[in-house]
Amino acid sequence: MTPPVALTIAGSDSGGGAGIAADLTTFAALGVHGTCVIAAVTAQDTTAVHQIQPLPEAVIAAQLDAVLGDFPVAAVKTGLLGSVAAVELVAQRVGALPLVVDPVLGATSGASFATDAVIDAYRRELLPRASVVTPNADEAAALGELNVPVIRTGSASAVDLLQRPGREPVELAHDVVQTGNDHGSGCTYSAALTAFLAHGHNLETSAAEAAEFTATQLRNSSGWRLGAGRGPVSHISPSTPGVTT
Ligand code: PXL
Repeated sequence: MTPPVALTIAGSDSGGGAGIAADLTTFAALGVHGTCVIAAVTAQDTTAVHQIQPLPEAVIAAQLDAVLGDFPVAAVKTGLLGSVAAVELVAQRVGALPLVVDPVLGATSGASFATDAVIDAYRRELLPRASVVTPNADEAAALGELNVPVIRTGSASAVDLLQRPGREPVELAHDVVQTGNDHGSGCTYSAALTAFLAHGHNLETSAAEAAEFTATQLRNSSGWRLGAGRGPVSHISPSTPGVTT
């Protein structure tokens, strides 16, 4: 059976924990063909972001043209975009496709990915087009009031909150996994959410399933020893035969 297609527009993480690596492996684990538009390259490991290089607008545009011109993209997610130009370009190109915006403004290790101008571009151009936004606490504070569906996740909280304009908030309970290996867990969650939307599930079901998948992957890598900092969340498919995660 031909799988649904999802597109991630995000940054690369050389440590393989976050960004494009998390998104494509999560899509694959959840039965979705992943396509990718790389918006920025980071030199990064488990301890720090050492360098960030936003790609030129024309390079991002060419990737968008290639993917959107050839693939039946069912859902899009954005991660690290890295420049005002990238935020504006993506807003112009996504059209009416289901859009998950993970407003990546900083890394867990503390590095900042966004200037005030980038935050402003998000608020003006991209967030109004989102089917759902997945900010962490810091990002929610930086972005302020949002008039689109929002899922507030917190790794330490057993409840995610789905807030939709004009509707009662919905609490989505999930397992909490105690682990220091959580690098990439936000990307994994938003990619899983995108994958379930690409399969045609509604937002509430997709959010619950994404939380479950992320908890499984955090559990699977909780005993790993990779790097000197916060290790990556597992991106190994939980169902790969013969693999012990
Ligand atoms: O988790 C946010 C994030 C997203 N995208 C890239 C990152 C990070 C965090 O480190 O490196 C490329």
